[in-house]
Amino acid sequence: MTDTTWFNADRFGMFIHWGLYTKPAGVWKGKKIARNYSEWLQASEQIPRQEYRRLADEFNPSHFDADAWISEARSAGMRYFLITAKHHDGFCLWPTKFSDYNVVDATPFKRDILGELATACRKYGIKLGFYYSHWMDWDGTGGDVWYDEDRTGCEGAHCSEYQHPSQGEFESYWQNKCLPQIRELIQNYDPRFFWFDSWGKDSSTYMTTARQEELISLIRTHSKECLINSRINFESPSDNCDYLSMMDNCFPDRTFSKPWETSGTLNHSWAYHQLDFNWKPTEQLIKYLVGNASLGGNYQLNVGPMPDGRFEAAAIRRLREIGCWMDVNGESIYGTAASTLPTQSFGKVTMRKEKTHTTFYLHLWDISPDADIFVEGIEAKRVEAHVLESGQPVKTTITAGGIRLSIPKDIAGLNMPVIKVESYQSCGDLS
Ligand code: H79
Repeated sequence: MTDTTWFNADRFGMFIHWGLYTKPAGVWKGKKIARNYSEWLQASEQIPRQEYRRLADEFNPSHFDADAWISEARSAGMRYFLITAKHHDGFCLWPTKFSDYNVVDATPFKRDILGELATACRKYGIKLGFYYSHWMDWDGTGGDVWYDEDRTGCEGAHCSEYQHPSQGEFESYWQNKCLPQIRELIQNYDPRFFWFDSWGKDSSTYMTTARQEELISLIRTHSKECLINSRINFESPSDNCDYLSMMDNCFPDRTFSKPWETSGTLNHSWAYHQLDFNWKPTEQLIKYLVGNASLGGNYQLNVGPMPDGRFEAAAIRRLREIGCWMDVNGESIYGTAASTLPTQSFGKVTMRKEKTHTTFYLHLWDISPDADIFVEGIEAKRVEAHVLESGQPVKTTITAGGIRLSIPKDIAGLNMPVIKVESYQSCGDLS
């Protein structure tokens, strides 16, 4: 198994969905598309392949700046980054030798987007990973497709171009596109992880145990450190995966025996959608991050950049607000472990075992300042507590079954304050 230490410690990453579907942005022939994910355009509207492919002629994001994206991720407190190298439509954001349906060969833009991002990631010390749609590929090379018999698209019917491939057709796609491209991505860009996407029983038809193991062993052969997620087959992932991916936007209420993450959206759609105004408030996004951290999990927050290559103002605002919170409270997130305390009524807890003591970070979500809170389960001979952001001391009382804290009224207006509690098993002086 590959070393996952960095992944656990980093906790917070940026996910990017960007591709040919970005320009239509959820609207096709003047109408909002039926499915609310703009990256599902081709399947949602059952667009014939040749027609969809023409979107490549218009892909020309004049303001794309890899440095700007990665520095935005960095200042949001994110420590790793992943992007749709290839989403379900089959279009590739790098100059692959195994398909001419790629950004350099098929668009006027002609720049190696993944290469530019890899350079920026090195500059900012951000780990790079790739989303790669391994099971679905709607470009007709043998990957699986999606259709709904009840839906009308393709001028009144489900488009006859979209039929599930035979095992032979899938195998041809697997050997001639999927596996060679994974090897090529490793050789060109040396990613630290892959994020494969599957769900439901259709994926199990194609992601057999043999194919899962073949893909994993190819990655292991070419990289010593590349991590692999469990959605290689959501229903029955191989034990040889390195980390678990939850279903999209699903935040569990339990811990797991492997490192794990939730990937979630800022609004509803993953890729930019011009009619999606369903933005989550920053406080909610921070709660997702903290909630997962309190259970030992990561959070991968998605941005769908606009057709010109920039992030929307609403996305930037949220990233920067999270970044400000992380600037003062990041210590309570990075390198922490799941709380071993019982569930607490005031919010969530992360912790870190130090040489001489244990540190608990209390994330106060639901308190009235100037009140006492009781932290159940901290057993200590001596505790020291302060507001993490300001250093303001917090008065503590050790009682049976836990400790009592008097929350200073000064933190009344603070957005999601964190109290740092250091708990010692002996009465000696701090040293
Ligand atoms: O890449 C993003 C999504 O495009 C992809 N995973 C994230 C990271 C994803 N799309 N769908 N799903 C995962 C699972 C749900 C699938 C379905 Fe449906 C629900 C298929 C049919 C109903 C959504 C609505 C997709 C098509 C229609």
